[in-house]
Amino acid sequence: RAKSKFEIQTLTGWLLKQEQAGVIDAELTIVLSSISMACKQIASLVQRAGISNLTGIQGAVNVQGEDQKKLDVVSNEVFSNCLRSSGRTGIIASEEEDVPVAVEESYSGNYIVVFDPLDGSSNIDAAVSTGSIFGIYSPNDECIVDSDNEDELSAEEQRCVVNVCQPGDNLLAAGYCMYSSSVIFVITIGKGVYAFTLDPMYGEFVLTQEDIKIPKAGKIYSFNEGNYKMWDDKLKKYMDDLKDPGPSGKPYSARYIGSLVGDFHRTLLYGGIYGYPRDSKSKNGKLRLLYECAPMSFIVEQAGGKGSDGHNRILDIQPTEEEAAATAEERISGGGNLRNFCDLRSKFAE
Ligand code: P6P
Repeated sequence: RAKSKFEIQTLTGWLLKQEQAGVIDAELTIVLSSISMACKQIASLVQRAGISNLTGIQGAVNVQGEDQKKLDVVSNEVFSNCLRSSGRTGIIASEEEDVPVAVEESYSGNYIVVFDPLDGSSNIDAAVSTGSIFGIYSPNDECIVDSDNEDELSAEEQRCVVNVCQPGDNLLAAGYCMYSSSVIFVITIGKGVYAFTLDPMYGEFVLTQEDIKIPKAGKIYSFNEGNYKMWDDKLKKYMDDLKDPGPSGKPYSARYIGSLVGDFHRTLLYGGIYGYPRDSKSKNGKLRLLYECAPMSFIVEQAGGKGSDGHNRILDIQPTEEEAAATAEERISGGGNLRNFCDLRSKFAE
């Protein structure tokens, strides 16, 4: 049947088509729908943050050692509640929580969902782009994890950590929702990358970009150059090369908003490189393998790009249990799960 130019495809309709095609099962369809519902609610909270007194800090420090913003706490609750009420998730791991938790309400599917409910929340008070990031795995009790802190975790917690600590290559689905001049839900289920824009007219995510491919060459680089003096010499030379006008007379352009989802989405569509290298202050870098690097690397590979720690393909890296259950002091010191695109090391690689 010829497609009418007025025919729109919503995220719900797209997910049902993937289910009918056997790409995903009914349980995963429900989990992804519950995530899109959480993102719609968070979009509304973010857009009204200033009006409903949701800007500013909560007054607590999260397990990452970061000042929790009010919206961090609320977004985490929204995301967790939507996943629990789906009844299809077995374990959920939030970047805002200390350890992954088993979901009592699950009665089928048992999917493992890792998520950062509101990345870049330090930008909220200035209304700069923020985003939610998620990744979904199948249960995997066989995952081998170096369990050197059994005495600190109960058997149930250990099971949760083992299931969450899977390499990104095991991801079934990953995506993010960017809260910016428009609200854009980007998803991959292993068959390309698709973008859906929230139509405020009727509160549905509408398909706006099919099978996104990152341009082969880009002219934008995105790093926090405020860390330049703390980088190693090789990286400094790379940065200097990017600034060299070269024969074309045009150097790369620098773009950095300090919000991973916004910087990543621009790089995905316009091309170029985004990185958060280690430095002398954060020897293991800042971005988290489980909640940020692995899901984003799955997406960018599906779009024809690469995700690397400068030595290894990110999706090949086996997270350690510290990635999922580090204590606050380990994470503040840059141990545990603090990782980044350009110098990410797993315990096993070392
Ligand atoms: P810096 C936000 O806290 C975040 O994790 C990413 O969203 C962002 O890319 C990065 O940190 C910004 O870190 O050190 O440049 O402010």
